Amino acid sequence: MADRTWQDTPLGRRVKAAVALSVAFAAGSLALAPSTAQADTTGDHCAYDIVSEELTCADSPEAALAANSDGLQADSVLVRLYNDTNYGTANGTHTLTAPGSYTCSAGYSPVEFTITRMGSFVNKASSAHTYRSCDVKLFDSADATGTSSTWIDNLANLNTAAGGWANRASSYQVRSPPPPPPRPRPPGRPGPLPFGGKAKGGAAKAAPPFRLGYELNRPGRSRCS
Ligand SMILES: [Ca+2]
Ligand SMILES: [Ca+2]
Repeated sequence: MADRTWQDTPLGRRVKAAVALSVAFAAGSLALAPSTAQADTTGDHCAYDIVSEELTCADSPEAALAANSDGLQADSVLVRLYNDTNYGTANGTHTLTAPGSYTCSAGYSPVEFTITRMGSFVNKASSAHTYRSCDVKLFDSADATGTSSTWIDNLANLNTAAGGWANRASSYQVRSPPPPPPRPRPPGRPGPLPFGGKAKGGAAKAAPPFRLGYELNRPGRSRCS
């Protein structure tokens, strides 16, 4: 089962609102676009939908995505884990999706999603690729417990992550990397002066003239011409 706590966060409400909107938008065409989602956990390639919490498996990453989609709107791939190194798909993948167009947001740091349902992919990931401003952190044990990796953007061989992370991940978390902290000002360089501020050893700096309406109020020119 997925960690449900995320659904109670602002993020959860954001995703639910997006889903409600897409369903409402497509409601009129449901008869023409029947759902193709089939719960299936056989196959080496599985897609997990963060909202429906369905883990759907098939014989290729693309087929798993197609089977997992509600058939109304393309899903967003946020994370893909590969059984092989170098993003090889020969021996299975695990893909995290969100409905519609979704992008991880730094506003939801430190953690945007916690994924605890990896099915048969537990202890298989050997490379990882993230998309849509998401990063991933791997956990050795279920339910985001045990030793964890650093936050990973893309890594062709998880064994090169500190601690060695190939064939270890049993659950994972997702977030957008936080923005970098502001760079410290180089020593000796003063900051900007406020209006009327006085430069070191100089005269007070005059505020710029107020020019709004200057053209309209010029003598000899009517405002109503
Ligand atoms: Ca592997
Ligand atoms: Ca593990």
